[in-house]
Amino acid sequence: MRLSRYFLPTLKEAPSDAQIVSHQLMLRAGMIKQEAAGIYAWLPLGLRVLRKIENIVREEQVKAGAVELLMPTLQLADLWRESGRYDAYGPEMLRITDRHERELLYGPTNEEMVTDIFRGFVKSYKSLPLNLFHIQWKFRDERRPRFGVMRGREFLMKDAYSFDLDEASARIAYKRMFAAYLNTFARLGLKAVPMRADTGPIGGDLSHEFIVLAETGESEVFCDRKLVEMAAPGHDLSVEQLEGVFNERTALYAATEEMHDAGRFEAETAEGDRLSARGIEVGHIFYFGTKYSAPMKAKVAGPDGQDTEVHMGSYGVGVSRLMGAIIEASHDAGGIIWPDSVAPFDVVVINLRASDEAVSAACEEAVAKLEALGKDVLYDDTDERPGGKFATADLIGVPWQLTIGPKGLADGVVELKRRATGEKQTLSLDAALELLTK
Ligand code: 5CA
Repeated sequence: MRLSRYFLPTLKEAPSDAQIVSHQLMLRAGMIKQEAAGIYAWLPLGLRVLRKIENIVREEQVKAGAVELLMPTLQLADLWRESGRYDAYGPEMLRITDRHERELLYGPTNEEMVTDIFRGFVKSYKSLPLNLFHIQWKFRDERRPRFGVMRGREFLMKDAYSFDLDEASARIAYKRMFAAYLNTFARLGLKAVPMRADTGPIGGDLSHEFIVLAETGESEVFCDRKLVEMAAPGHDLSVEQLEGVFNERTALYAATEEMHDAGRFEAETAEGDRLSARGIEVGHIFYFGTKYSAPMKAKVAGPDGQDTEVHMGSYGVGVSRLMGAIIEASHDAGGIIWPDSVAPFDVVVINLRASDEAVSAACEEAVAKLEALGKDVLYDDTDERPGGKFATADLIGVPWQLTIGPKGLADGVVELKRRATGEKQTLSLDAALELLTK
């Protein structure tokens, strides 16, 4: 991608109403534009990162056995009357009337709709367990939309819904998602800690939030320090292994503010391991049994031929919020430092003198070779001065910067910089390409 042909509207200064660093950097790096309070347009650079995050979330859901579908953003109010949540949800729900005076709403979540789909087709326990997910825009008319995409009104969520014949198997489905979330956040370069949580309007008796520790987090959290450094559990776990992963983590104290018990924290956690911090909720999982299947009559025939209500759970990831969380966790004074897995481009090739034909030819050769090796390349072919180019490259956080200029070219060398460490090396183009594709 040639920068001269791209759309990257960077800003020198962040607007003064952007209070936290991720919001400031997303605006400065030309990733989003606010259209209304809590409603954003995703500009090309922001969209690239959003898609990468979304794909990692999707891959880990599929690996955990969930099946993707896509439900609409608009839902019938009558469906929500069946569960009793139409009146219970309150002013956060955006209610809409169509030309036939039919009441609709912009979905804040999808328990009712997925239960309706399930009951329409699934009749036997033989189709269970089943886990259906989608990645779709949600709307919640938050009282205080703030911090950019972190607390938006329109936001992208991955929501999965599990269906099981009984409570025991539903709890296994819950633990499978619990492990999938640990794998997902690790691939996104984040340390996310599962914490006992309140169930709020979703309901149920078993719930964990996945929290990324960050000074700018909205909630106060308390946990055993050891949880922060635990490695991701990996894939294809047996039920015994899933139990192990779940028990090992939930044995250590970790709770959000609403669930915090200072006495228990002190009794269960050695003083040196007690961590109280602020955190960003990037995921939230719930087991709620028959809360929706009972009023909505989502039943299957069991092995004995008797109809029984299915046991359900729901599992949310804040896909757009994750972008803010990743930036909060990974930036410096110069800008964003993307983890390789979600970077908008793998490499930026910086042409130090675009008016020089030999330099441009060398840059184009580098870009072509990198693209042939499957790399996503941003080519800064503009005639901006070098200082400005380096500042932009640092700001947008691409993991590698490959700089080619007239002096180096005369000596047969280029400069390769790793954004995260600032480490620079001067080497031949071939050696640089080899390093980049290792
Ligand atoms: N139905 C359940 C699980 S699918 C549910 O809606 N859970 S939730 O309310 O906790 O939302 C899931 C995730 O969406 C949260 O963990 C959070 O990361 C993200 N999220 C929630 N509200 C917002 C918001 N206003 N802006 C951005 N992300 C949000």
